[in-house]
Amino acid sequence: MSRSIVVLAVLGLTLTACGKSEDKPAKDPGTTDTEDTDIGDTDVPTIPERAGASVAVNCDCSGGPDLRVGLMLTEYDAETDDVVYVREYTSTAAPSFPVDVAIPAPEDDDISSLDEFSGALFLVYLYEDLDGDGVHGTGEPMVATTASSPTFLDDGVSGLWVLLELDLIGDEDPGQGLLFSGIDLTAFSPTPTLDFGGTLDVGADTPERLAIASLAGLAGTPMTGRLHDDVYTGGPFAFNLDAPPDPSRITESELTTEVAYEVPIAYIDTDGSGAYDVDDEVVGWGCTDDRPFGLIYFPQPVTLQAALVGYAVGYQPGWNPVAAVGLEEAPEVIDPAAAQSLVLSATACPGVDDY
Ligand SMILES: [Ca+2]
Ligand SMILES: [Ca+2]
Repeated sequence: MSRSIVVLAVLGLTLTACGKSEDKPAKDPGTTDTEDTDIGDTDVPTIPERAGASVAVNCDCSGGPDLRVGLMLTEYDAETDDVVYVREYTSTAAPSFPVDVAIPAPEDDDISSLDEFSGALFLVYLYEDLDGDGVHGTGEPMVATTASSPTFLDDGVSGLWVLLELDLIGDEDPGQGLLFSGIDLTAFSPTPTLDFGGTLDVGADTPERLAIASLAGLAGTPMTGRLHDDVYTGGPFAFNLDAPPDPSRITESELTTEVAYEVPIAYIDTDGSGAYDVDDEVVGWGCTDDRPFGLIYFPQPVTLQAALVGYAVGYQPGWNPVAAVGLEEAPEVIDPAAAQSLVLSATACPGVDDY
């Protein structure tokens, strides 16, 4: 499936399953007089109104005076198999945890087609309400989020609240349950600095310089603000990243969020420019555990989309050491300790030719 579908290609499957008749509550719980078959019966069945829900939200983080739990109302776009964010549906102060979040009953306009079922699916997040207006605004940091999604299933009567566990970037069926248990938010843990290093294994090729190049730059896109590009004098190497990259190096990724994707290289300065150029000869790529090594800078998320991607892939705001697992899949965040024992090699890393 396309990596751009961040939230739920699986939704249709789940809601289809939920829509099975045996999963629905009785259609007319207010009509119990089943023996009364007189035509013209004046008994009017009592139709329960749609109900809201209350859910306890917890977090592996502290609350705060500016923090709020937000719920985003969504719609499902069957054409793109994607979720569209409609509006912040409710927002609740989170001075400490747990927080009891009351979800008002959806109005008719809030109900949309969720594949073969109708309802309202909500995404949950914790944000810093910097301007104190009680809603999430542009640039306000996302602090935590979750794949647990309170979802109202419209059965035409009073509806049913369930808690879907979304598989945000995969294609597995999410689990579900009635909305009685709480929701656990997972907070981001910023990593503004990263040390990495290792040794070279480049055979007869003698690299002249080591650099940290962007994947886009290696593909020919002009880039400015290279992080490192230094003469190599032999022996082990070590780098320290202690600042964000130049903003121009942060570009939309295949996961529909913006990151900088950098890779360490050893190269021969073929054109003698004193810096890496696209025609220079790369003789060593970063390798860890037989996988191409990379560095992903994930900016502090300020949108729900970015927060969900970071949550799903495991990116923390700041520098993330990663191992590529194939061009079609998200790089996997690895233990920072593994980034201390890289091998820069031209041949020892399957998949590096994909660069
Ligand atoms: Ca605000
Ligand atoms: Ca050069």
